[in-house]
Amino acid sequence: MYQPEFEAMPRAQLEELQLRRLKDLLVRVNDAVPTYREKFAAAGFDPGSLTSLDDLSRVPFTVKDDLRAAYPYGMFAAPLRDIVRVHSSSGTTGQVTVVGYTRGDIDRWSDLMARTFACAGVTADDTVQVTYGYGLFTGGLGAHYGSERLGALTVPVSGGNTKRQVQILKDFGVTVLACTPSYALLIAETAREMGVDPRALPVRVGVFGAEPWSEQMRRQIEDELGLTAIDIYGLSEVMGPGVASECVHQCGLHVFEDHFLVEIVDTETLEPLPDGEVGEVVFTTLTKEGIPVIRYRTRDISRIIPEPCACGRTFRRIERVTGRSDDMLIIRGVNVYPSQIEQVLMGVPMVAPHYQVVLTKKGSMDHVEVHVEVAPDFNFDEIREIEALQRKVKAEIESALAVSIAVKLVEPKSIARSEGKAKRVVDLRTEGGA
Ligand code: DLL
Repeated sequence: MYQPEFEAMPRAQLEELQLRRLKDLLVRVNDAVPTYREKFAAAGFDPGSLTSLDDLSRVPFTVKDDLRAAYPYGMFAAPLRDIVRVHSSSGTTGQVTVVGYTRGDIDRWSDLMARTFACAGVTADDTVQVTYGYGLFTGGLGAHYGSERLGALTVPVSGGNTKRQVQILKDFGVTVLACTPSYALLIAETAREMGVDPRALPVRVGVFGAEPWSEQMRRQIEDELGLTAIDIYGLSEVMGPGVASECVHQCGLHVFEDHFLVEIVDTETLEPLPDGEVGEVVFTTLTKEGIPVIRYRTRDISRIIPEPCACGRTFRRIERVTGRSDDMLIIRGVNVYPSQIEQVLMGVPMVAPHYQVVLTKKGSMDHVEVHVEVAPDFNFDEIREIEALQRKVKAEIESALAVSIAVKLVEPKSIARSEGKAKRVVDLRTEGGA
């Protein structure tokens, strides 16, 4: 499923293909989707006038609120009789949004997810346990179709019932685990409780994504489960998983640029940034029929890695997504993402990889406290040891992030585990504090 004719295409040829697809797309959405027609008209943008990829910066952005306003089907570019599937975002940050796929979209998505697995080093000889949730979330069915398209033996477990996950991994000879990174840790923890050594499981590759995770977290998961952990990225509005993926070199995620145009824009000015600079990731879908998106602002923060990759793919890479601009904390003027805190915590001995950033109000002031579990073998009854470890964690955060944050050590297993996306920030401010 490695497609060098696309994935290793000379850049000039790739850009030609992108431009051709982009021109066709802009005319298509202008005809079919009132939201785009109105946006283009308001910005004085003539969709037929585009002559180079640089002209993209003249095209208005699309944001999640556009999809919300068009709920459920208002931004579909194909008639409903041609839509064969819908997925929907969870709606944790407001009104849910709905995305639709034509038969052709499902076909291309399956190809791109097969490409993702292949990029991760998975082959038709592998057995893939799909532990992403099936249903309206794109993770389960996306991974399922991709794994089948690749020809791998596909085990559609979906999320939950962690003991059964461990049993199946072991009994079915599963070689590839597809789930969120935080769930991979819970699987390892549960295996140990069941008396199963997670490193002795036959799993050799993890295809992990759907939430931010740090490099340190990757090493921890690899160590606990004895596998190679690959970062995969995507979002429902753009397609689902299968938008970008790491290859076996584990050094950034190749954006599947024959299907998605990627831009990094300044979070304040929204001006496109040169390769290498950090900003908000913006995607334009080049081949989607059901619900194409034009310059969709993801709110995810990353940068383009300009150097070529040793794998020979010419698709540019984005750096692992540190977090969403919505999750950014501003602590005494310093911008901090939960994943940066994670990175520090993971480097401190006797601290477990389970944490939450809790926001409360103290008087009229916002108060930020990091709750982190101690390792299972830490002596939690020894108050002096707790205080010393607490001071150490606080000092490490302060030296790495140049900001002082309160730290509270909590007992092993006291932070809620997640079977899907982990909840890293708990905001208690609107509930009057805690
Ligand atoms: O999470 C799609 C997906 C499923 C990706 C399975 C990978 C694996 P949504 O639920 O729409 O779709 O959430 C998309 O999740 O904008 C990011 O903020 C975050 N995200 C996804 N993958 C990663 C990743 C799926 N590898 C939102 N690293 C995105 C960091 C990620 N954040």
